[in-house]
Amino acid sequence: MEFNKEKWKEKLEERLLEKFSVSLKDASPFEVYKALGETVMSFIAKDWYETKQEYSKTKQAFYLSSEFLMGRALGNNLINLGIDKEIQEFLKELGIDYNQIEDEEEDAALGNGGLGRLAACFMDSLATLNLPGQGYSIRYRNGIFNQYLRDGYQVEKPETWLKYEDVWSVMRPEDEVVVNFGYTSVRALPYDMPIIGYGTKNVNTLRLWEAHSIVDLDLGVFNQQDYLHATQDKTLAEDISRVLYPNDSTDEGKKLRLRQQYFFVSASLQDIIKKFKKVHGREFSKIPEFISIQLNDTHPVIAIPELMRILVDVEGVLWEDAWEIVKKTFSYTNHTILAEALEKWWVGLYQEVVPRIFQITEGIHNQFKNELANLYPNDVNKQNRMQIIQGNMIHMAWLAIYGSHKVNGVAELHTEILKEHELRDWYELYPDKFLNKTNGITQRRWLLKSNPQLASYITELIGDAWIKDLSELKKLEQFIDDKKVLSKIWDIKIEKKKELVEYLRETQGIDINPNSIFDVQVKRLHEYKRQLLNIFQVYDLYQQLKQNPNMDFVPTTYIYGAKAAPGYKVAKGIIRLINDIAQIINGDDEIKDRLKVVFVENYRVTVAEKIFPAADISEQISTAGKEASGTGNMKFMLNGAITLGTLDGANVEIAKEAGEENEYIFGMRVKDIEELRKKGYDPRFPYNNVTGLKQVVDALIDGRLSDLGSGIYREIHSLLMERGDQYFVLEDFEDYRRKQREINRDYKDKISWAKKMLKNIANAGKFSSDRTILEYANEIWNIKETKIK
Ligand code: Z15
Repeated sequence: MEFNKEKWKEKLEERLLEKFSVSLKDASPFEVYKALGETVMSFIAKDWYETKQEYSKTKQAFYLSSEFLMGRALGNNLINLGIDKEIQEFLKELGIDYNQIEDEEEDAALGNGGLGRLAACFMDSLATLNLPGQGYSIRYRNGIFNQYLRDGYQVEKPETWLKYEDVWSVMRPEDEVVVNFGYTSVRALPYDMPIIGYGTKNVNTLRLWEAHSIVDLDLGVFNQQDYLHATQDKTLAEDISRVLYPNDSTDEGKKLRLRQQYFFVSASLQDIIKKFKKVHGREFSKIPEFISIQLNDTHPVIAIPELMRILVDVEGVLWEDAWEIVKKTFSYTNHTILAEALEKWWVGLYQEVVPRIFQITEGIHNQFKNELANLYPNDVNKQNRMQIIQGNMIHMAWLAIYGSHKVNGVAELHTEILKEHELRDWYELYPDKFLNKTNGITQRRWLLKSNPQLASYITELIGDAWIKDLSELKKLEQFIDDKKVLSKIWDIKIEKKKELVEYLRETQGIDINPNSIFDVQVKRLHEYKRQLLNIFQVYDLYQQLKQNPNMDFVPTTYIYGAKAAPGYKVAKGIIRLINDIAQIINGDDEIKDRLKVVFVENYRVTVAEKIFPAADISEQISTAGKEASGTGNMKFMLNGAITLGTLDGANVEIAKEAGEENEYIFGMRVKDIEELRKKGYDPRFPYNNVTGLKQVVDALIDGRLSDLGSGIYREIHSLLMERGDQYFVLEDFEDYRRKQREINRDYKDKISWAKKMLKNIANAGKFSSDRTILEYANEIWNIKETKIK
């Protein structure tokens, strides 16, 4: 977009006066933020409208996801419009600090972790690539909770991003629809957010549904008695879009969650079909030619029976014809093999919430049951394993695979595990349905926005084509022996570390040595991600430094950021443990600046933007086979951090792209774990034989550490020592510690370290979500670039 300073000034002043009756020079940061946001909205309005018009004529992909972890929009929008520098300059001339304006915005935190952030990166890539793709979800009034620490324990407070309204959402009452549940109906009111592509005029849409009571409409006609019922009903309806369920990778199985899912899925499908009919009338057989719907995990899978309902019950299409349409329209992404994440609904609950959808689901189930009986007449076990309804549970993943034409995993290793193990029966039945789509991240937010220093330097070296084509970064390899380049990327890293140090000093009052190694693990807290292994190594290191004060050692800062699901006791115990150990180490005068442990409170997208650029080491240490992909690993790599990781998820591909010699790979592989499981794993073996490990594990229960009486350390101890250490923390400890020491030695050689950094940056091209989205567009959705003029 062209920047015309006079025009912006005029518009901004006009907004401030009309909305707040204030002049530009007297406006508060909040007022400037709002006016700036509204001005952006007014400038993109025409392009947004035209994008919608163009897309309505062609095939579109719809991304149904219960989560979109968007973060802030202002900075990103200005960058994608290509006017960020100009706006900053212009505000500076007026004596306004842009950073202060940016800080007025709350994160749109409508997601838990990787799955929700992936959806957000996909939105950015779709718009940038001019692809007709739209997101659908829920407009949660409260996003992921804000995390505070009290005595080293996590406490949750409600997040309230809509408290002062949101400048980026536009209410669309003309597109309101009614969603029918068993006993009641609710209104679904859509709000649209523009998704501005980088360096293009296309503006895509993320549509979020808000729940309202149908009785709002004529509340006035009720008498006293009904008035109370009516307000109760209003609360019940509005509860549906009240709050995001704060679990990542666990199935809650709650009634309200099912209501949320059906609410946004039904509203979205009604919307999609309504728009289809406007253009194509009742030619429903054409649906797969114009509509492709991606199911992001099992959360929106109820869309399959819902589309059947719309076609069969509402539009009078024959069941058989409707089923063909459904299969060609849907595709499903699996994001996990963890059993506790695969959604299963209790029949009784499902039937109560969505009785008609239950009947249709049963119809689908019976149809498939007959197919199975014909396919495998001599294998009743297999027939039973694959049933959609088993006993009194409905298996949403099975429904998804049966009702989709494509099923994908999110990294090569993950897809192979699905095909060989978890979904083996299904892969044998439908080999052509399965494919891999390795995840990606948008380089616009995760390099251009979060690390402008590195971004400009890269542009200085190889031009700016990488912003739209990340494979361009490969050209950086020509500088691998260029001392000047190597020392510059090192200096930029130090600069970003200093910025993070400053942020942590301001927000948490911690002092960190910017010349120490920043070893970072930021992600949701989960046993399989093994933050416990990380902190065990730190505690062991602390013992070593105490015994051996003259040890040759580069000062290291261990940085953690993680939210635990509020009901996940063990995860909360691990947060306390990290903070407990942090307090001991940071308070030890003998250790001073050599070792520090920092737990970053309330880790979220906006904080992530400060952390990734400042990291030296990227901790990706999940038990092999458990992390489907990971996407934080890619953000670290792009910013020149070296991976310390297991061969799990996309780490495998990261090591392959950058060369395994440029990462620190340790621990058991998937096949080692299979073998050890078969042989029988006894955690007492490493406990008794690995030097120092006993000391660390015993600290949980011998009084050196304190859980303040909650008993959670004993529980963690028992999970390790008595309940089989499911995640092989003790088994992998020794190899992990060895790599940690290697890192500490290697870091001293600045040149060879910077070479590793450069190798990682130069080979991060594969991990752009642009590449991922192009693969979805070409191999699953069959949608084409539709650029507006
Ligand atoms: C979630 O964030 C992920 C998987 C899930 O099944 C749920 Cl419910 C939430 C994550 C994976 O754990 C992570 O490995 C992956 O990178 C991410 O989804 C995006 O695919």
